[in-house]
Amino acid sequence: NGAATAKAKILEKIPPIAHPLAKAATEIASNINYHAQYSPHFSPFKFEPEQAYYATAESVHDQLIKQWNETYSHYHQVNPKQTYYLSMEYLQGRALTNAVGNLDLQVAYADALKQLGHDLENIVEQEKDAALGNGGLGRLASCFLDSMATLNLPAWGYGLRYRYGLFKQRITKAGQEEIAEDWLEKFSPWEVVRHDVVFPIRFFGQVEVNPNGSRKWVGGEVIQALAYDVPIPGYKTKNTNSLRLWEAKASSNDFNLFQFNEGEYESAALLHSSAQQICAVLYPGDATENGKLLRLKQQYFLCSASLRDIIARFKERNGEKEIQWSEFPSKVAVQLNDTHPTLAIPELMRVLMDDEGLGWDEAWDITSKTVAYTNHTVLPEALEKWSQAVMWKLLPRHMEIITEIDKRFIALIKSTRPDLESKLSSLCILDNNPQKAVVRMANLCVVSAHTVNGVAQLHSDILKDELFADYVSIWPTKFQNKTNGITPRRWLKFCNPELSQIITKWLKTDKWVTNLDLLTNLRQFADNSELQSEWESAKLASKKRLANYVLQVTGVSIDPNSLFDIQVKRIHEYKRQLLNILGAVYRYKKLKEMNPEDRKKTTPRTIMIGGKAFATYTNAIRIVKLVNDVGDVVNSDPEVNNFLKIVFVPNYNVSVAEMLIPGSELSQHISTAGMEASGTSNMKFALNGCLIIGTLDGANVEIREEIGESNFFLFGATADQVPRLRKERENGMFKPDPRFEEAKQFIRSGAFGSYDYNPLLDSLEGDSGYGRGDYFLVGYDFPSYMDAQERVDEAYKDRKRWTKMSILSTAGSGKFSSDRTIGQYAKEIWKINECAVPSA
Ligand code: B1N
Repeated sequence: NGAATAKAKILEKIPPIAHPLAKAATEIASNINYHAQYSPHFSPFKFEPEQAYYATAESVHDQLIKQWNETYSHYHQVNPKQTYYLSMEYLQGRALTNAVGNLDLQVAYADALKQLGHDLENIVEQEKDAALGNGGLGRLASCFLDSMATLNLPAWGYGLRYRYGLFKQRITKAGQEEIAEDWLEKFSPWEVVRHDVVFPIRFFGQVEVNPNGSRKWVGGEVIQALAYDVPIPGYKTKNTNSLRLWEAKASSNDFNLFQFNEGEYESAALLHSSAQQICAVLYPGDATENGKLLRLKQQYFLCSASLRDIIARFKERNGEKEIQWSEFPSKVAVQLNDTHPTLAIPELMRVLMDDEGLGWDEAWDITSKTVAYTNHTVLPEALEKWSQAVMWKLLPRHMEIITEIDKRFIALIKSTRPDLESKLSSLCILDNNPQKAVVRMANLCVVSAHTVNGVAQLHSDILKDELFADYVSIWPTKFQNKTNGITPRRWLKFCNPELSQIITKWLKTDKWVTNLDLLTNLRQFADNSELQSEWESAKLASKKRLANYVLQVTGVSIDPNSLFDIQVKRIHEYKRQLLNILGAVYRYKKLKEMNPEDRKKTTPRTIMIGGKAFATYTNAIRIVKLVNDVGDVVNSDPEVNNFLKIVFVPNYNVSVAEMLIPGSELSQHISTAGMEASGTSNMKFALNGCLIIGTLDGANVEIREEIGESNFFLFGATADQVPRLRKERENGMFKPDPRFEEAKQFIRSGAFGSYDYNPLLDSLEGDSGYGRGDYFLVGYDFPSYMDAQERVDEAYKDRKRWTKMSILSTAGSGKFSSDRTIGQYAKEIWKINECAVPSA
């Protein structure tokens, strides 16, 4: 075997033995070796990092399978009420570090890989991110799954197994380039296909009326939903839950061999190609009618497959007894992650009535007691509205049911709330505007669900006082708040081991990992100079690691002693990356104008901005280009580049976040007040001792309350001022700050290249007639933003004070654990209890 590499030679010295439950490093090494040799996916005699990753992942998977199966049997036996989280998005990121850490086998796996000539740290980097989501909403779903398992809750996630998740972002001279990311290119070692879990899903067709009056949906095309399960281990618990992802397949009967033999290859496999489209991509562009139809098909596919599965499990766990459908809501809770899975509502009604023979009232009672809805945004353009015409074509029976729900809602209002009759046209579900008749999905959710919640206190207040105010007067107890949270395992313990060790040392316990409120006990040490110096050296180590990464991916070298200032999130005008870059441009211009002595007195900064722009969102694409152009000029300007660097971090994703967040000192959460429902990266940064500059928006409000006003750099208009300020801008009553005008003018002058930024900058002019005229109030907030940045520069000069603020940020972050959030959902919405798998 001349092809054998040095690494593969090591395998010859270690016996390949299947040790699925090994705890000792030597046994784990032989189990990894076993997988390298007996579940080969590559040519023999290769044991490079890639092969080592797959063999390691399969070994870890072995460890999970036993407790995964035990969890399933335990739930089956106890038959508790179970939650099903329905989401079109999950941003899982990498699984290996998380799985090994949750199993508490970090040290053993690291040792085992050493014996095999590899480094665990290096091997984990081989894994591709599972990026089946766009941003905060998808990552929230993944944090929730982690907390559900850690809290031993009987709770599963359902989603779609997209072939291409979120695109990969590359930056070129022309700006952002999107590249399809095939995360399943080789295969995923974590998922298990369940060939016995398949449901037929119908599209199109017509409704048949039987002689007894019952209705049945028939005809159309039928595509199979096949289950793939991903294990969700809890932290140091046996409970291992499932994320079930549906894949679309045509059945072999749908392959027309006769046509194929006649040479009609495409029409022979028509349904196969139609099935392939369904799970091909996350969020197909919906600019075209085809794109809209495909997205609707995806949504129905998720809802129908998941509900059929839930109902099958309900029947199976019921055993031999006669089924009591009225018990369904005491066994099943369905949570809708925004309106994307709304079709679960008419689908459950349809199955109960048409397949199980229940009457309307009983089916309605069951459905509304089962389903709850979380709203994640008040942006009007993000509130889903589906064309009635398209829905009648694709889902005729569901449209009948939705029409009936609407009719009964209208009758209820007319008979009980005549005072609301004048508002019915906006409260009802069907908008029958003859130009464009649509179904308002949020209205369908609010009317049907037993509970509606927002994702931070301010956002929930806005839902109650504005968006859903009239519904609140109809159903005052339906509305709740559940402030978002993040998992402390991935977002502190695993991504920032240095800081975690310091915390454990000073708290004299590692119980904070599952009881994050314990972090408050750090407050008493915030002035302790020993803790402060440990804290600073952990931060510096993370900053150096980040600086290395930035050099590697951008070629820009940054100074770990400068202030690391980071804004990473999807690019959107309401998130105001433009405010950040305009501030940076102004800073650059002033540095240029200063004499060298004064320059030396400034606080050196490295501003990092990262995030993906939706390909058809023109202004977002322009913002990415602007940040890169400004960076190119500033970073190569020898007069200032010791005091300011501006870096666009490409391809921001979960793994990149795990690297960036520990190394950050200041992070920007600067959305127009009232527009960011919550934000969750703000929580991750604060937890890692990063200070926040931000507006009173979303969860910022609660973070500031928890960590203390003096540790938060606040600026900007408040949510209640925004409507008046917008009016004033429209009426030409706004006097812009000269610094704002100067920054814009500097860009218009061509200082950052020849790209035409005028259309982008024109969108910031209140009276320009372009679009909504600084709808996001960048101009209004600019001066208070710049003042807050000056306070940041001053604060950073006093290192002891800064470090104290950093410690207090971590100490005040306990509330933002997703364990707290999920505990509240379990108790206050789902009414489910823990169902711990007994040990041994
Ligand atoms: O959900 C997050 C929040 O922390 C963010 O503030 C919020 O912006 C985000 C349509 C969305 N809201 N709406 C979406 C995602 C995909 C899509 O197709 C809307 N994402 C959010 C978690 O609560």
